[in-house]
Amino acid sequence: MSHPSFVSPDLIRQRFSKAMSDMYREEVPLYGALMELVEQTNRHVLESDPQIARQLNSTGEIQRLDLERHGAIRVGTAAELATLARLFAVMGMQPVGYYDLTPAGVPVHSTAFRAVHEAALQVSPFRVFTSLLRLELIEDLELRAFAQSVLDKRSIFTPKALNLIDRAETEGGLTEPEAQDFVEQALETFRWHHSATVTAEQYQKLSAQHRLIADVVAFKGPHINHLTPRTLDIDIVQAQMPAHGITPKAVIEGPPRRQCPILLRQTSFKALDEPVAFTDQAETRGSHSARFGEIEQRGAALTPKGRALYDRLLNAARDELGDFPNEGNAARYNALMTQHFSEFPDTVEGMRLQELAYFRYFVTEKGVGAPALKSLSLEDLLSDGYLRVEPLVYEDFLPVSAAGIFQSNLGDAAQTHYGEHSNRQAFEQALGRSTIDELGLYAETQRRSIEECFATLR
Ligand code: OOG
Ligand code: NI
Repeated sequence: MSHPSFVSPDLIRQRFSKAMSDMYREEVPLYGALMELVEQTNRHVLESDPQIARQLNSTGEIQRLDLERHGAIRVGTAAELATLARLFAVMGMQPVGYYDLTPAGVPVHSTAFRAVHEAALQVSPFRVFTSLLRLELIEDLELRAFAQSVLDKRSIFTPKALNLIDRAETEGGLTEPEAQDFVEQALETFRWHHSATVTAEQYQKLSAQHRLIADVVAFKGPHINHLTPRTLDIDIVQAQMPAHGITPKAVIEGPPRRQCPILLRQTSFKALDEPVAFTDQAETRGSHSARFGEIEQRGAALTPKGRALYDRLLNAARDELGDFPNEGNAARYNALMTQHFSEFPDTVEGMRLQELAYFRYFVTEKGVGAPALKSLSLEDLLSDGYLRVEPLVYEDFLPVSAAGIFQSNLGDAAQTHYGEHSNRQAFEQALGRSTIDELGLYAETQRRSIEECFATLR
């Protein structure tokens, strides 16, 4: 029997990411406007800053920049999460990291499904921030039971999608026509549905408990709630959004503006009010807001030491602010962030020497031509110009930022205080596997790049 040739999971992910973007552009016209603004800004940055252009060329990031986006979804049950993990695995996406949003008053915990190897990320860096609703946090027992019963009745995957997931698992991959079907079928899970699964009154009750609970429970499936392109200069986009009819949130989440960007900076614009038909209404008379827009700028991945410093400086700035950042205190917040983050070295060398970030090493032209260098240390090779470094790009998310994004889109009324906290174990049990530690992935990529350099040098 001849072996069918399977489509690589990386290519399936690349196609899926494109299909998702096309669908979202059709569903949310403002997303198209945002994409154009981001493309313009990126072009402008590449033209006006040859240093950035050179850096992105040498790391290969230039090729993935236009493909680069993340999405976010929220699911209601363990079974939904576990099947999603299998669906994403078909596209080479693994659950990386654990994010607990309950300290910020959002009743979910989350992971990010993404590719884990630098070669796979290069083909498609598409990621999906995936949250599981924590029904146990609904205090009203009757409402909790109701929410559970509604969720238990729905099926968020098409029978064909389930079939193809089984096939990929048992056969070890998907053939070309199967992969095409898979992308089409998988997309259905993330589509927006105007018709709700509950009555208007039931929706109100769920929403009164927490708007997020209504968003997860009252609909047929985990509609993609935003799709985020990557910009090379988030401050420019933030400043130009109003002129394009888009009102951004008050502050950019994440670190302040720097010469050497670190981690992740994000901003978003408010959810849209969309017409909804509840089950007791013949027409679409209700409304719901869930979907929004977001942009992000990615910088260097930090080591545990760098991350601890980031967390300390962020907390210090926020403590001094004394409140959640908002319209009224945005200027003060930005000033406090700049002030506190002056402690964080803002050069590649500074971050490398203090082991604050992860890097990728490259052999220079001088290194390629030079004889017998293997006995030199990494430091010597660098200082003598045989090697050079570029920071590894951060591929993940930030819990405090994610909470800020959730909140800006749910409204301030959504700030509830939950007594119960982080429960990674319960999350992983629901997921059906453990989540991968992102820091280990960066360390591996850095190690591989050093090994490749030594293999190239004679
Ligand atoms: C996810 C919010 C978090 C991010 O990029 O940190 C997020 C959601 O609203 O479901 O998108
Ligand atoms: Ni996001």
